[in-house]
Amino acid sequence: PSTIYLKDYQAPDYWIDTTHLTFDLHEDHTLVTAVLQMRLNEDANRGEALPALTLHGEELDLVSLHRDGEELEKDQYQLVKGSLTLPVEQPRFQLQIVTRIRPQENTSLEGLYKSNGMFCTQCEAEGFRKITYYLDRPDVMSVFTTKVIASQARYPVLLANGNAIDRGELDNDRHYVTWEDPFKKPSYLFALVAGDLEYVEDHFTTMNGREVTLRLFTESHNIHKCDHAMVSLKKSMKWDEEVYGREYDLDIFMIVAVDHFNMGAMENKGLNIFNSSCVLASPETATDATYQKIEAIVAHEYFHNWSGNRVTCRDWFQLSLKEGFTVFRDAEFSADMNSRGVKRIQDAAVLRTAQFAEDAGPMAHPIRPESFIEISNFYTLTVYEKGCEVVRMIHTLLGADQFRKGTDLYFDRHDGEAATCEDFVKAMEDASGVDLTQFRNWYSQSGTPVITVTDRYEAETGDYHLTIAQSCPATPGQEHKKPFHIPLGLALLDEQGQLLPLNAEGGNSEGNREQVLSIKQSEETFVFKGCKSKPLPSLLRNFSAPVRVRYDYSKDDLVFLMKHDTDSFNRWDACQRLGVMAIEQLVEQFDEQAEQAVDSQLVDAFGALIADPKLEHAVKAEMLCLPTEASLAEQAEEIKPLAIVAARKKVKQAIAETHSAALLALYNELHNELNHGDYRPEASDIAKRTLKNVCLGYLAAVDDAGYLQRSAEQYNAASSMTDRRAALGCIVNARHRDEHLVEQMLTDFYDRYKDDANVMDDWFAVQSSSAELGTVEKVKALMQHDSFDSTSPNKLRALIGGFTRNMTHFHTTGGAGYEFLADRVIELDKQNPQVASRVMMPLTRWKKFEPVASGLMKKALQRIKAVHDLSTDVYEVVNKSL
Ligand code: DPP
Ligand code: ZN
Repeated sequence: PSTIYLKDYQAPDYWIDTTHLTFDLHEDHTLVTAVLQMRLNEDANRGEALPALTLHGEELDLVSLHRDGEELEKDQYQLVKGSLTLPVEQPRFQLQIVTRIRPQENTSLEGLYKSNGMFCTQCEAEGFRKITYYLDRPDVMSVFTTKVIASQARYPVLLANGNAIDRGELDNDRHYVTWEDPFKKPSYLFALVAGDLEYVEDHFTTMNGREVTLRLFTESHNIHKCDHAMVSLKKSMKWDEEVYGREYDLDIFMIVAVDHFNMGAMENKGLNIFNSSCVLASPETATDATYQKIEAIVAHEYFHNWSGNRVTCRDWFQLSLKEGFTVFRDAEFSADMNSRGVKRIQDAAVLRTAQFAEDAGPMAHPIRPESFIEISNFYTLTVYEKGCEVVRMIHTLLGADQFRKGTDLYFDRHDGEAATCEDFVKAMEDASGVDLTQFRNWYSQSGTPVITVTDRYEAETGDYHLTIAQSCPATPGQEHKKPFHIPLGLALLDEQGQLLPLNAEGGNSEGNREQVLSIKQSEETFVFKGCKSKPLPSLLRNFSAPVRVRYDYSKDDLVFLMKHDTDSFNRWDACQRLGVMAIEQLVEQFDEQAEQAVDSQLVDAFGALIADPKLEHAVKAEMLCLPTEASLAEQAEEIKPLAIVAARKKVKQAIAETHSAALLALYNELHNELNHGDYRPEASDIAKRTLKNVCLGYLAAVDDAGYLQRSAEQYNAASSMTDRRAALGCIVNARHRDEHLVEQMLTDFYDRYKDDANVMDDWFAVQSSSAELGTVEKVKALMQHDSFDSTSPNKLRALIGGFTRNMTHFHTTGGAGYEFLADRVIELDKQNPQVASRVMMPLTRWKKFEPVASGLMKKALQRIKAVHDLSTDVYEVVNKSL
């Protein structure tokens, strides 16, 4: 496999002005006829007047090839693995290509394939080349017309991008529908669906009064689970008009739910295809978290219509141009729909845990990568979530109004084009006048910057000196980094916990009480005047940049910030820092087999939190959650899985035991308040349920049959999946073990939901991720279960993903967990390379683990590496990580 470099980008030699596709769908094969109007790219920099044309194509049977009506014989073109090359005689010409493909046998779920008897597609990034020979690259944009022909009885619904312009019946009970998409698009946005589907319909009137039909398609047994996605879609359409001035542009917008899907969802023009787990919901089958996930993903894919489709990416190195920006758009939408503070906390937590780990690992890459072997490996937290943070920093540095001027300019300038990250930054600069020269380092440098803050207070003058130094660790291929331009949110708290006016040198004497410092040097000092005593700094407020902050906070400082800081993120962060200190202390002691005493300051601080009547429920729930095992692992110098699990558990138990009465009281209070109404997936109710279930989780950490009983009662009486699922988790992992009850509840859960594939995913995950249940043997047994489907990415991610998150059993079984994973990766690589490469990611972190685990992880990777004919997906990950 070869490496592709950004620096080698060249414009295509030819354009495809129009693309006419005809799909003749049959049970054992599909015939695809592509008619392409080709045109020489006059501007391309090339040697010959009319260079040969090379089209991408994989796993295709070429049936016939015509150029301007004349059939080309085998000796007139070259067919090699991955491409078709033919001579060109005119600057404009027509190609007609007929290929035969076998969607029924396509297990990679790229291109055209079948899921539960329906045909569907996934073309991003390079799946279209499995449908026909084409210039399958995002800078080649074409107007598509698609005719779909199939059996009327089996596939009554035939969909593609755009508007339906023709339909009719044919012989042999076949029928067809022709779709036309007037907007130029790259092949990765092509979509087709054929199946026996039902739909719900609604309408949206755009800001200019255009009527848009909205349809959500599913199999008939799921038709009652579409309401939430439809409501979310309408909210998204309205929000994008209000906040970005962006209006929808076709007569119809469709979403189709499919069960077998590699990603969460896909923004194909006018025809979004969704993983059913990201669109279907009912109170009985979906948790609050799922409701919120659906709202966010429906918005994300809808927002792509402008940030992705109308303006697309020139090449795949620019992926963050559409993904980072669109994640930022959906995050702001979710913040507006729910609790802004909590959304920020949750996003920061994901970033700091998982993206920081990626940025510190062997696959680290800038948000605009410089090279790759397999682009599918770069749909990463870095490109998406860090990419979002980079856009957010631009928003912070420019302010909302200038940012909006920037996006208007960007959309104006590049509508209908394939753009670059540079185009985006330039539009922001041109619209606002803010110089982003140094800021561009965020696009080219990988790794997580570290900000080290030191301070000094001069009692005589009242001056407070804050010194801020930045550095960034070396990452693969990038030994030395240039300083970043970092917006650093700051406030100073006085001894009463009030925010001080920030009277910086040369600053305004009134002084704002919050400020964003623009950090550009490797070290700089700010002086704040008029401080009566040494202030306590509140740093990186609202998580203003994707960086680590080092400041020598004492435990007292952290408890103080937890109580007094006005920034939700920083209150939460103070709590996390305190938790990390307490747990790390036990991790140290665990090494020495010493008696383990839990830090009483932490236990007391949590008591105050539980009792705080003023704290927003949702924020309280977040603060009460101790740092996750994954986040503790990310922050450790060397990961000691057993010690982390034991120490965290010990701290949780100490908090639970000390405050059990208060936790129970809070639980009961919330439980009673919620018991009066129907389930509503709204922020205030979600906050109550979340906090209530956090309390229940603590109570399950007390060795007391009575609390276990409380979980069982909640399970049995639950009127929503949120409550039932939370109770099930408590029962499975309770400190007071009752194996009989565990079996009974797992069986009950299975019996209730066995026909619902998405809920069953969770049934597998709750077991494989459990420290109590999820042994290698258990996971192997579950793979043989009737309800397990090894062709379903959701099932694989649930069971195997759940197991690799299970620190107790994945890491501590003498390597059996690693060997199991290696076996699955080798097996899956033949079937679905994208999923194989995803599930192996935990192994790539081997260097950070304690020596024994590390060696065993490496061994498992070496075994994968030794396999012949690895996919490019797995090949790249395994080779980069060894
Ligand atoms: N479907 C993926 C997303 O929306 C890739 N574009 O992010
Ligand atoms: Zn996206």
